[in-house]
Amino acid sequence: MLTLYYAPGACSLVPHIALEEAGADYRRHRVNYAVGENNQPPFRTISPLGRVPVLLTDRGALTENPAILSYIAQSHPEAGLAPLDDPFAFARVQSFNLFISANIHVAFRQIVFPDTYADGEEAAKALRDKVPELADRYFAVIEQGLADGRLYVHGDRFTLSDAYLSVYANYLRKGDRGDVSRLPNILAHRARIRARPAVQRILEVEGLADEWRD
Ligand SMILES: N[C@@H](CCC(=O)N[C@@H](CS)C(=O)NCC(=O)O)C(=O)O
Repeated sequence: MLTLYYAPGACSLVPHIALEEAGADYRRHRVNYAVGENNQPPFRTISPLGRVPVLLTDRGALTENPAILSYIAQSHPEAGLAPLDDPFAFARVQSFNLFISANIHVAFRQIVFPDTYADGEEAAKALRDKVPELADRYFAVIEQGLADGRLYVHGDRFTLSDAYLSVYANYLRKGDRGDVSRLPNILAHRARIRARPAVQRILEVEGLADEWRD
């Protein structure tokens, strides 16, 4: 049995959606940040940095979204969440997912946890001020990729990357991280993914249905 450790609205929403899309048999454990559960030994044992998501499997814990997502797709091949029989196409999925994890996630972290990178209010402000420029650059690459009218990130089939993009596109609506008016394809994609029954179920579970509504 798999257990997803998550926090509502955090980036653990991506594997939460993937598990639901896969029809996986899984439990969920909500990590209670309010009481510091993320900094206490039981959780720290499976997540050395105290971060979600963690996917606990019968062989041990997995951290880092791209790895967790690949594991979900590979352990549920019937769900078709990634092109597992095509090394190049699978690498494209990995490439996209790592693009978000290594660039967009890190930029957004500058807003929420600037003290990860530098100390003091002045440094925090400089890190936050840089984010719209970074977000515009990174999302423009994705926007361009969707410009040929494709329904999904990698063409005509839903994959892991669509769950990943929709969650980070939703963060854009916070208003402090880039100019969404330049991203009509990404916003249309987000609405398309939001309408999926599995996504709707998870938004309800995490209490995000209102936040995700237009
Ligand atoms: N590289 C990790 C990042 C995980 C991460 O930063 N998680 C955030 C929530 S989105 C978290 O738990 N932050 C709490 C903290 O850093 O203390 C991944 O992509 O899975």
